[in-house]
Amino acid sequence: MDRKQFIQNSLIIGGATILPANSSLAASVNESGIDKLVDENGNFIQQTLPYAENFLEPYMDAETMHLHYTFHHGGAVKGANNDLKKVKEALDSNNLETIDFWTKKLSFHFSSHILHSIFWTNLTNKKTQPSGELLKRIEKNYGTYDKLKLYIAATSKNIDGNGWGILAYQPYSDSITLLQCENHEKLTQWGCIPLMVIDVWEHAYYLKYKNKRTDFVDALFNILNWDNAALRLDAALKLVK
Ligand code: MN3
Repeated sequence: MDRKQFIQNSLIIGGATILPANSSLAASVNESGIDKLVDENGNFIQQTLPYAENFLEPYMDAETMHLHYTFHHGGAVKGANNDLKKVKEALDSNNLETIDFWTKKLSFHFSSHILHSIFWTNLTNKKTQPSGELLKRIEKNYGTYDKLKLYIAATSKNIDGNGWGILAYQPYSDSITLLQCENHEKLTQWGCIPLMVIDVWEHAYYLKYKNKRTDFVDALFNILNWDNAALRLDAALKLVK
């Protein structure tokens, strides 16, 4: 079994209860094990959800999942394609008056596309734990998984406005790091490769949890897919070698 097959098979096993053999999730990573977010022409594409919309009930309700995937993530993909088109048009027509606007928009929408694509695969309907190299790195950088959980929860719950808690591999320091991202693109460390992302935009929880973001983040710990995060770390380490 080569590496690509291994990653694809592992992803299938991770969601085996609902995925058919020709899983869309397996098709959603490239040979390096990273998410396929563009087609061969460079247009942004949204992969199908790796499970049914009610798969994460009761922690994430089907209606929220439907609206979130279709209109919030889907809208970001449409937006990113439009932004890229506008940047190209501005360059082609030698009219740079609005190019800074579209460049910022592209950063916002494409970052949203990246994070949402990872987010869906970071969730599953059973309890998982960090393992392998990921667990080793967590213990090296944070002491214990329990300490990291407290850190992830505090970081995600306390984001000013809309944003994401992001556990990432930082190649420049060869370490696991945590980001408190505002919107989709602010407060990063350059080079970080996301492993586990937590969407705390109001659209992610307001129907079911109302204003209680804290309850939503606590509930998410029941469905975080640490097997997927472990695969992502293995792929990231291969990429930067
Ligand atoms: Mn969202």
